[in-house]
Amino acid sequence: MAKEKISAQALIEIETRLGAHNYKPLDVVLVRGEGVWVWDIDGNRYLDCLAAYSAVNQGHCHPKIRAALVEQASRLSLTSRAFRNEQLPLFYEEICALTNSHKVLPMNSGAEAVETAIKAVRKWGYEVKGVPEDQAEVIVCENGFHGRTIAIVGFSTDPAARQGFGPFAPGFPIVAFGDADALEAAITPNTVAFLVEPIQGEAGVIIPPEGYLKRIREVCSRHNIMLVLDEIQTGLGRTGKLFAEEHEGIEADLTLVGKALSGGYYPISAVLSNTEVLGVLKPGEHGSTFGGNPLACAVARAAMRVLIEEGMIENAGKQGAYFLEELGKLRTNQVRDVRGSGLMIALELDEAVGGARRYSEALMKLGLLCKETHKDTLRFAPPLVITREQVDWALETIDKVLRAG
Ligand code: IF1
Repeated sequence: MAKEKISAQALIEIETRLGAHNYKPLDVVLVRGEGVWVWDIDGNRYLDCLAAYSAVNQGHCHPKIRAALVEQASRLSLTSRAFRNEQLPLFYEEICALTNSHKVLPMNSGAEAVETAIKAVRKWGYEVKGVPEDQAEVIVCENGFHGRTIAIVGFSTDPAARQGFGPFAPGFPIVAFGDADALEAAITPNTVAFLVEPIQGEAGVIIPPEGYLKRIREVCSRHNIMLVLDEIQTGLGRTGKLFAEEHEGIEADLTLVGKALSGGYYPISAVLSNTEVLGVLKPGEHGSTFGGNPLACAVARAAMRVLIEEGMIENAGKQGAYFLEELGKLRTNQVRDVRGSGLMIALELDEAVGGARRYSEALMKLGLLCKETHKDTLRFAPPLVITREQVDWALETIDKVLRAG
């Protein structure tokens, strides 16, 4: 007896009825993914130009990451950190070698890595820098996005992210993004760190002025404050380098990674640091049930391996440069700006066109999935395995939608 095929509409109705409405997803019900492609329940194929917000840099269901997941899952999935496991030290060794880090603290979500970094730099401030207890300040940027926890949304400048969730944690002075002088002006004797995305993703792929990363590195070093780069979205190849910081040849004191650290197969994030900061955390002062579990570590080891071995980072640089250049030629009167770094690309529409949502819906109908952000901007961030032919197809499809108006 053939399995009764439930319709997309029926599934959407169930999701709408029983699920909290904290998202407004496109009405596409996906059932399968492979590389840059995903298929919906009716068998339609789409080019995924969101890659789960850069969590699927390696492409959907990468066979080698899947094999690592299945193999480890058949042996040992979770031990808690009350005991040791074989995968965690091997993960440490490989991620430190890859990222030139000296200490790692593994967590699960990106927000947890951000929270962990905030706790560590505050404690470092009190115990090493000598900041008075409970006075530590972590400077952050306007329009930044670092996750959805209370501490993090408390320093967001996006009303939708913070409205109705107060009261918030103190100690997060906010400065303009891209302005190293504004950072320097905000530093006090109680400043312990500067937390910033090298490129602001959610804000709409906002790229700082050339030299900004170099300047903030110099300012942080001179004032003995920790530079914490949130590379959860920009990292692991997205901008055509392993980390976006490499475009300006600097090294953060703490680098936050997540998303593609597992190739989309399992939540794992990490704080990568020097010894001085993570060294302040003592047993029992921080942790997580799933943090550093053997399954997450086995998956992350495979995800890092294929990223490097299959040349995905170089491909992101090459295809991204081409995608951006050709997208810039599609200048119609609706397009206000095209910008990007590697395969982290944004097309900003003129506000007169009435918002980007209808463009993402029109693109979906033609088989390209992407996401609008902040009303007028479309973001294109496909898996880093995309080929030149697939980029050409994406450009043709975007051109069709722009011309249709
Ligand atoms: C959602 C946005 C992107 C991030 C940076 C930390 C985190 C994120 C730079 C937290 C997460 C996700 C969250 C996800 C959508 C997506 C997103 F639109 F929300 F803002 F990518 F731009 N730092 N970004 O981008 O990591 O806790 O989510 O693992 O729907 O909220 P997380």
